[in-house]
Amino acid sequence: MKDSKYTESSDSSFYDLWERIKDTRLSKHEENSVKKLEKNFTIDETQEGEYNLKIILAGDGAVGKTSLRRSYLGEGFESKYQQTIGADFAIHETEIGYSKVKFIIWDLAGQLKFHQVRNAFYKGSHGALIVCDVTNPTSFDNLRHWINELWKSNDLGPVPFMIVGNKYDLFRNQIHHIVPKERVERVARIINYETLTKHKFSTKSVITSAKTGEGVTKAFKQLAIQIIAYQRLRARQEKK
Ligand code: G3D
Ligand code: MG
Repeated sequence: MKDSKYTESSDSSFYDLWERIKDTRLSKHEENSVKKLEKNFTIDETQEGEYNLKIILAGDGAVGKTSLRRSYLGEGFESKYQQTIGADFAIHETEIGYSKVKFIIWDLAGQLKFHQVRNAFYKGSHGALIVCDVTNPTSFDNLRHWINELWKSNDLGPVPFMIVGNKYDLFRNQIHHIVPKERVERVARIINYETLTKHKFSTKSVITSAKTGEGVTKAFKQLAIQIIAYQRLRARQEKK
């Protein structure tokens, strides 16, 4: 991991998974288990609920995290800057089916240099958008560091996330033809198998453009659905 600024977190099994992904495809049997398991991980949108969800935007610098947040929230949103940890957060309320969802969206202004800062940033997060730039392969490879970091630094343990391939407008214009949509989707499908079977949540990918707005609402909404499905499943299990 010479390419990484985050070499200290090298002991997680997530890295092993990422290594395997390179030449793995799901077998027919695994594809079938995914289909069966996925049924438990969709939500009944007619069920009422209220959710306060702390969401992290993670990914290399300049992949478009702040732009995605701006695109989702529109002009005129208010964000608060937390100087101590160098991060912004903004609050956004929306509805998903019959549920009220209040997003508290955290976005780093600078680099996560210090361990304590990282812990404060990740602490209590319910999920994340892990963002890469589809015109920048290094940012795609570095997704693993961010996922690993999210799971390690978060006191709640592994939590759901979406893999976001941003700047798709550049890709479509054929300016850069670098990380194809299929590659982003394939990685997400394999991680999905792992998270469904081991952690009881699903992992999806979405292709976005913060510039045109394509996929942006879908990214946030799908993440909320994954988190709600996970929380409901856990609540059901705790009752038993
Ligand atoms: P970050 O918060 O992840 O560091 P930013 O990234 O949101 O600051 O974006 C970095 C640069 O990428 C910005 O350009 C921004 O306009 C651009 N960008 C972000 N998302 C997209 C996208 O979907 N499509 C295109 N074409 N550009 C995008 P500047 O030039 O302002 O540095
Ligand atoms: Mg930013």
